[in-house]
Amino acid sequence: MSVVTELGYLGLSVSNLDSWRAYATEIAGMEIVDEGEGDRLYLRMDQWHHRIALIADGQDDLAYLGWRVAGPVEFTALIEKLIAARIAVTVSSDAEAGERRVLGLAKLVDPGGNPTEIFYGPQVDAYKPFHPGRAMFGKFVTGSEGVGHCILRQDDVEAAASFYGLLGLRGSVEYHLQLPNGMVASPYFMHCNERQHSVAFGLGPMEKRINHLMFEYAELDDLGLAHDIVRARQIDVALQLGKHANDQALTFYCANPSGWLWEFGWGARKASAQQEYYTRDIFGHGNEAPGYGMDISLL
Ligand code: MBD
Ligand code: FE
Repeated sequence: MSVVTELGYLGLSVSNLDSWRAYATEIAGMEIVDEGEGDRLYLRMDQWHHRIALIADGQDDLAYLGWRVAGPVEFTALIEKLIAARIAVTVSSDAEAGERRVLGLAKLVDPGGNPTEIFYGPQVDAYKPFHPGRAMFGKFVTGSEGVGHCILRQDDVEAAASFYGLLGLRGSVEYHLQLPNGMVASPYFMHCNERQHSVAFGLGPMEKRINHLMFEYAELDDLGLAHDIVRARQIDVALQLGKHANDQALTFYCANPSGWLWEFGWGARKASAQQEYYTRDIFGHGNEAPGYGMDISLL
């Protein structure tokens, strides 16, 4: 089947690599891989060479998202499907694939203008134990569920849903949220594996391509430790600890050094075969620091 299997990696354009190095290791617990390139650092979360590339070219926004397919047969089939749907897609050179540490790479743009990549065959450094950037009680939840999820800017939710549908993701609107102006926000969530959602959109206009990246700890105590460190350093928390209705993850959202949000999470339930919608979260997620595109009430 020519469908993507996981959100495999992200590239982030940043302006301050040193603040990012400290944030990713000392707070989140990720491992730094520095190959001496000067303009970039890699963040490791498991056995992969990296899950996140930090590229110091100053945009402080998403640079690209990488969606994995199983192998070369699925890669070719998906590219043919995209071409048949009249979507512009470029198969990358071996050098470009090597830069991403994958065997095969193709580049396209989603309807929101977000640079999107399809790849197969990530470099997995199976010989190298994961060495967290701070002491950790457990690991990150990745594996077949990928890095985590993100909320992307999309002006046309229907166009975005059909684009990601073509890549093989499934989903629907999962919330009807009452806005103060009387309007209703209807965010759309999509999944391609057991992770309840890998991408979502439709929360209204956004300044950046990305509102947040969510990643998940296997142990509750790692979420608690991250939360203590974020509070001790007085980092802006946009949404306080709370539990979402759709993935039922316990999460909080705080500012990263690029001025958008990382959602730290634990305990997400797995994707269901059937769609549901909710009118609010289970508890918490109170609004705190404004101005991060999450000023909407989830309660
Ligand atoms: C999420 O992960 C999320 O970010 C929002 C806004 C709602 C439900 C689940
Ligand atoms: Fe989220």
